[in-house]
Amino acid sequence: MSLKSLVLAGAVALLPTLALAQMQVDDPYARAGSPMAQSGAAFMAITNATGTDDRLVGATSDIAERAELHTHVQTAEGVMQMREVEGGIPLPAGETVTLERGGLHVMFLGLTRPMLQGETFELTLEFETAPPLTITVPVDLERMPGQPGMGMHHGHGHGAMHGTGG
Ligand SMILES: [Cu+2]
Repeated sequence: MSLKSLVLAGAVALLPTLALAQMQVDDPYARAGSPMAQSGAAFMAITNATGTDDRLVGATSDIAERAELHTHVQTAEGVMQMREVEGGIPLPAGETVTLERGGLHVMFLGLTRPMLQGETFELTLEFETAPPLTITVPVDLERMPGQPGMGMHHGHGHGAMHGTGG
């Protein structure tokens, strides 16, 4: 391969990291209850930078026979239960929707292999309007709920901007 084509290949590889008008997924991770678990879940922050309201309507991965979009709801008895999200997860234009422990998540049913610490798998997110997006999800069994992952400390300051708007 010539130097020129190497440089070109590098430039192409960098393109997806530019903040183009597209869906952007930050800090994905997945976990299962144990190496023997038959199900697991993935969490992430999805930013809809497409300029168009959209919905996350499905997900597929070879880690499991089936992937569903779940949320937690509180029953009349005060018990938190997981439930499939009817009609998908709304992704308003310009906003970030966080899938997190105790809330929205991608549920994996019928794991085809154990979720082991440090391993990764591919997950394809399907949107109502935007093209499908395949991301690499690391398994992180040690993450505590609400704890940000490595690489989330760049200080974008999104959090500080909430709560004062009219
Ligand atoms: Cu679930």
